Amino acid sequence: MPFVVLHTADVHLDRAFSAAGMSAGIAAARRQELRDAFRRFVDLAVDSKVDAVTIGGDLYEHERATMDTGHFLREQLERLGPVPALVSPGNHDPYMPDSLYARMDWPPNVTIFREPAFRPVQFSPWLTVWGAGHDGPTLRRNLLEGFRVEGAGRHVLLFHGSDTRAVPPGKPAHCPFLASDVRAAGADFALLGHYHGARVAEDSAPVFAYPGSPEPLDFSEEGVHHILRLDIDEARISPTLIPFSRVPYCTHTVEVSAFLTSESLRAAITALPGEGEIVRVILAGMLQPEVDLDVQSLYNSCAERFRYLEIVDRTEPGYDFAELAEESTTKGAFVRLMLTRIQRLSPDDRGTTEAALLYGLRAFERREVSA
Ligand SMILES: [Mn+2]
Repeated sequence: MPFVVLHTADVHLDRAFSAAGMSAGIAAARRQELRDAFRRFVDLAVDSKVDAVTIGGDLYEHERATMDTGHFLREQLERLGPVPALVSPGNHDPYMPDSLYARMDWPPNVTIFREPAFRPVQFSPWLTVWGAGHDGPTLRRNLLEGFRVEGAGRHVLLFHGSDTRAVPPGKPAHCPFLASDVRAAGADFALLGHYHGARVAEDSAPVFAYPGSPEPLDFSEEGVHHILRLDIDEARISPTLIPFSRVPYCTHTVEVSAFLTSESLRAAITALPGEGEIVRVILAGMLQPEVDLDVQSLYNSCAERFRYLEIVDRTEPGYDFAELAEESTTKGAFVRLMLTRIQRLSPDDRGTTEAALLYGLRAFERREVSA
């Protein structure tokens, strides 16, 4: 029978969700969904009778975390009964005297790694998990430098840090390390937190894994999010990502150049898929001067179709049809003819003719015409 660990990280409980400009009500709903995700994680651990639970940091956000969240976490971890829960604090939830980790009374199954140095928890004669925790928000050194596991059997590490190869340019690395450092420490595998997208890295065998946030946290985190199951036996270690998120973020680009009315814009947005999703609509392309684009009123009339809607205006000013129609040229005649046709159509049927007008104008200007 393998030893089974269920692992999550970067839940970011109590996150503000202010950066995206969410309303207070929706941000609060999103925070509740993060709690639901953690509760579901514990549900799965209980239902599938795993041997241990591990948390790779950024479980909550220290600056915003309340005692309410502390009690919530204690109650959830208590539900595991005798099943061990190991927590490695990260840069957003460092172990400090005023942290929830220090202030709460944790049940006996919970181990919190307080120091940026690896400490062992032995699960069986052949399996030891070594954990370390951040003790401040800016821990920059490689925790694996100079560290080596001791004893026989399998060794798994648990910490919050940046795989150096994946640090985005200009971003400071928290506890940077390389896969080769994990091997050099004598460890078989590292359970991690920090990056919000899931990733399992291998050299000759799986060497470390980021589960990613169980729920996406902003529009840079689209797609399905996961938790991780790790099956450990004496012969091998098998990580499995489990799809877990419930509420997706989704970005759509609406090309506006064929529209002559704000009605068409409204219709294009409300026709988008995304009920129950967190949706961002980017308006792009040339905007005809006749169109009264008022992002706020567009938002007001479309928002209820979506769980959360953000409209980003990236349009550029387009043709002035009124002026073009005045021209005593073939182009002017073409514009007059097309505008008359469009006006005879109902708003819902105008799309093709509006596009034809635009393509015609582009052809007059010897510009590329593409659908
Ligand atoms: Mn994080």
